[in-house]
Amino acid sequence: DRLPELLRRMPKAELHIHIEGSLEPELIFQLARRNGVSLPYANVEELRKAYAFTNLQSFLDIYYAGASVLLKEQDFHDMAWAYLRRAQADNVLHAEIFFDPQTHTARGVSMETVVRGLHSACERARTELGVQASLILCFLRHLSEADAFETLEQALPLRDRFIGVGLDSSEVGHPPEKFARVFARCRELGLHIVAHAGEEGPPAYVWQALDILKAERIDHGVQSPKDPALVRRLAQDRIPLTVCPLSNLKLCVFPQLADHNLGRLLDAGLVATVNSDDPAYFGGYLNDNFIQTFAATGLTAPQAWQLARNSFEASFVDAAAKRRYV
Ligand code: ES4
Ligand code: ZN
Repeated sequence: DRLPELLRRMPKAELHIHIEGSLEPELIFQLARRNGVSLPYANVEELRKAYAFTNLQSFLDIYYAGASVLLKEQDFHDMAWAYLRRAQADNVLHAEIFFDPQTHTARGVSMETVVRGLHSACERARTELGVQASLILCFLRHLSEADAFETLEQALPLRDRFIGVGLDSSEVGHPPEKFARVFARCRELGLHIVAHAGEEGPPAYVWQALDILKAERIDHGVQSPKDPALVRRLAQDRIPLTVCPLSNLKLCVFPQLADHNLGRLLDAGLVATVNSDDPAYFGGYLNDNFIQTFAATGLTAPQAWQLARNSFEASFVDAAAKRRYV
């Protein structure tokens, strides 16, 4: 069977990757030692054993703890560089990378340290790896709108180093409407808009992300088929969904990979894409997501090409570059 070979070799874009979720246990311990940070785990094996999640929140608790070793600009650079090398190995030509500044500014790390470290790795990837990468700043939805506004304020001097904003963290109980005003301001600033919605939360949150935040893409969105009118809207407006199959498996959104609805989303005519979300925590980078999902659900080569095309269509590269990719 040549399908895994095709999936590995296809040129693709990755549009849903949290850079803090690419921090491998080995790098967590290396940075902890380098920075004199103590961890509540004795070694890499013990930390990995804690990676047994039951839902989104059980993952987020460990993910924020792992990020506590990031202090210096070099740490952010090293983390992003490790991901970008891994992305190149998966034939990723273009990556749009989420980062969570509030996780760091709350610990006294400056916005400038975070953004400069990540951005210099993106620049280096273009010249040394031939991988094009951009940054998307995510607001943590479990924090207040005022906190998000303050974060936006801190990021504005670095406006040219990120292309858009997103919304992530604990979904249920924190609907998109909570951030209506801060996203309105981001639109005025000409930033691209995306939002996590319909990962664990209801279709109503996807509607809000579209109608209130004016999201150009929906991150996850796998709960959308619960509302047929929503599926029609997503199809009509060609709103992409950045789907993350191994994430959904590890966070128990679907009981088994074979139950994943990626194939049904494609059959409904949606611009679905495959992404890794938090690859260091969910057991695989982009090609692992493709290969395992295709094996479990019986998707075929034409759907592989469709997903690769979708990833470039859904990206924020300019129209001329898009035509070259698609
Ligand atoms: C996340 Cl899987 C997921 N969902 C929501 N927020 C996140 N932040 C990092 N990974
Ligand atoms: Zn995510």
